Amino acid sequence: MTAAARRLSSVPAFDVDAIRADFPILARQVHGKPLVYLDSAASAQKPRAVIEAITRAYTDDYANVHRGAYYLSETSTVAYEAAREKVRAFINASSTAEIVFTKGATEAINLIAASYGRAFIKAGDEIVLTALEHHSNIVPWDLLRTATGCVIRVVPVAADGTVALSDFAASIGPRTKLVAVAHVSNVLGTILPIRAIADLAHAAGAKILIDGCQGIVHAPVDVRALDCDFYAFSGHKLYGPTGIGVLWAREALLDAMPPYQGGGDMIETVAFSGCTWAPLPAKFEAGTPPIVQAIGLGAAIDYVTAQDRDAVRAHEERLLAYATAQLGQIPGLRLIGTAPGKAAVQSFVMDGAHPHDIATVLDRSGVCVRAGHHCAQPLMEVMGVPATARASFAMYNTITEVDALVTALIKARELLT
Ligand code: 7TS
Repeated sequence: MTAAARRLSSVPAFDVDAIRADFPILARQVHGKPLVYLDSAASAQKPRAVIEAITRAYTDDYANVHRGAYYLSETSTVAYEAAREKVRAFINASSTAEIVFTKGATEAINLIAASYGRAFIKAGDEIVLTALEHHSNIVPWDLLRTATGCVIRVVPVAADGTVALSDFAASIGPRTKLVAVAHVSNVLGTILPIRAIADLAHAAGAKILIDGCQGIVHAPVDVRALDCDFYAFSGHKLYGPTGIGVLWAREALLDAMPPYQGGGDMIETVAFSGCTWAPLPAKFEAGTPPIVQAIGLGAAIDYVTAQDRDAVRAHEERLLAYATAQLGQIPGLRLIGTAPGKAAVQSFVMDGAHPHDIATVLDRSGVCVRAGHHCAQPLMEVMGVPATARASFAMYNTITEVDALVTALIKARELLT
């Protein structure tokens, strides 16, 4: 067997057309052009299985959960709790008590900052972040700093987008209480060495929170193998609905944490003299939860796990490698984020053209890319740019779409520079 044939036979088969057929929106046109959706890092499109699960839940099985003694409330509760079990299995958590549904990753991280942070992080304690964090993993800690007088330390990011383990080692010390890092950068695609960072955090007696918004999509996540303490993600980037996210935390931590919000469903007893809390995870799910959104997330997890995930990953890596090579040939275009082994997210800037103008011109060709600071202003400063344009790839994207991006960019360059 030749080396090329060996390489081909080791690439798992992947039928992108069959995948595309599962996503109704991909058949539509915008501005009279086929839709080329390259913004899945912001939010992924939804497969029919998710859309139908949501419709079915509202059409056939809808009622509030955890309260009614009647049939529909029971079936609704069973479906909501079945979604929790799907999440548990998906991330290999030990118990559904550790799966808290939130409205998204942002709320999950705010929950940790407000509950764990206010209870266990004091003036002078240190929180270690990296310079590539999304604002969702910066601002809650800034709020906590204002409230408590804790200190934020920032691990630097190199020009290619890598974050050195030695820099984590230098930033983590005896005062560190929490290390809070992205699993995968939404701007650069850099994949952080989570297990090694967790080992450093634990050796210092600190906890580690992973912002898994992009990481959960990129590859299978096993929270026990990663040995993290908190893992947060949003459903809508994982081909699920908006309005649903997950906070996973070790049961002992959730047990020790005070409630984040008060209201219905999270109590055991209520009296004006004082209240007691429901067992986990209800203690952290005040009010009517996002019932149908959770069911939709469960359907998304079913959809993702039904795929050959190695094949999906290989497909996305192929798209990224091809895009990197093609974009690199456009004069005046500079790639931002070239860390080895990165995920399929590619930011870039073009001499003489603002990223927003690039995105607007691309849109006329049906090509959707994101432009701006991507909620990562500190990272923009590190990279020395006010903003970037970003193409992000999902399982349903094709090499032809990369070609459409490149053609549209060449046109944009002619128009704008
Ligand atoms: N963390 C990371 C790494 C993200 O990429 C995002 C969203 C969030 C947190 C916040 O997620 P939310 O669902 O709670 O809003 N990232 C992006 C993006 O890159 N473009 O739009 C949203």
